[in-house]
Amino acid sequence: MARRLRYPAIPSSEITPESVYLRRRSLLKAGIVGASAAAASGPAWGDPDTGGEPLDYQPAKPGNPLAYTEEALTPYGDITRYCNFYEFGTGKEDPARYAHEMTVDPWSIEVGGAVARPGKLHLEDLLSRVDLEERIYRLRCVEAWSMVIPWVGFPLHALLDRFEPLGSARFVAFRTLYRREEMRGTRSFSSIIDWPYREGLRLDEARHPLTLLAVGLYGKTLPNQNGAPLRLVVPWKYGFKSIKSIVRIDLLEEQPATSWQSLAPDEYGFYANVNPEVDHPRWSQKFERRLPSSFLRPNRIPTQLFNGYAEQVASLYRDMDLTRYY
Ligand SMILES: Nc1nc2c(c(=O)[nH]1)N[C@H]1C(S)=C(S)[C@@H](COP(=O)(O)O)O[C@H]1N2
Ligand SMILES: [Mo]
Repeated sequence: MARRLRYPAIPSSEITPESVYLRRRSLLKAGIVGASAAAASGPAWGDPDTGGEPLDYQPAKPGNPLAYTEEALTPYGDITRYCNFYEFGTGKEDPARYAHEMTVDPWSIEVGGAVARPGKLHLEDLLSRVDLEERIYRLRCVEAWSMVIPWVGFPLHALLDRFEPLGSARFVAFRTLYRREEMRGTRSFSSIIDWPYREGLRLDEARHPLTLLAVGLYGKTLPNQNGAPLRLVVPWKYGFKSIKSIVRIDLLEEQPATSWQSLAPDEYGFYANVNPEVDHPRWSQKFERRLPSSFLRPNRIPTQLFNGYAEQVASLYRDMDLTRYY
């Protein structure tokens, strides 16, 4: 039985020692503390009392191909310090430094376009109606680094179904929050993106059971730098498809323009499926650097087709030339 989420009603500014205790208890309950993978990484995943609020969720079970990998988890500190979130700057550590300037409470998501019941949903309403589960996924950035992240979330289709997509809908478009005063990267001279950050999926990709809306990682709500309070995770695609801090979703008949494709269409495609055989014009995609990685221990591993999820997703692209639709 999946447990229900209790979304924290307390703003982080009012956190008391009581919540520190509750957090620890909920991690124990969720089987995170003391679970073999987490225990093996020891103190490396950082102080469990920093970051988000505890979530109630169904832990990932070994043997579940939709949710589990035997690979070592990337420590919490690496996941939360080494980020791409250009709204806060292009440096890998900029999001960890500046994303706290973004207000994430209250938050709502608007869903429109080709749906029978368009509308706006407050995050608490949404979360009170979904069952949260843990999904341990590989994340492969187009820049050839990767991580293994224990997300907490729910399948995107659970949200889409509530708005009743029309038969004519074939694509889904997503938008990130755009608030200049809270996002210093969007105010920067060197900012190259036409904000807000936009992404898209084909409807069948969006409805695939692997496609997740994440609200947490390592058992706690997402740190802002990782896309709080709600971000997409599409594990068989390059990381830039996994759009953060979503405020709007539209169902469409035509393929939407996306941020990276608009910026450099020769380098970043709409599909962006992880594929070691299709190189980026400026570098090979055959290998990746699995974090944590260092000069002395580069931790270089071969990249897998569809990031290792071919068995689950290859059928979505049966008749497509993956070199052309990169
Ligand atoms: N809004 C927004 N979403 C984004 C990005 C971004 O710059 N802005 N970067 C993307 C890229 S390139 C990657 S690799 C992943 C990184 O997610 P992480 O920082 O949580 O590991 O987020 C993606 N989602
Ligand atoms: Mo990326």
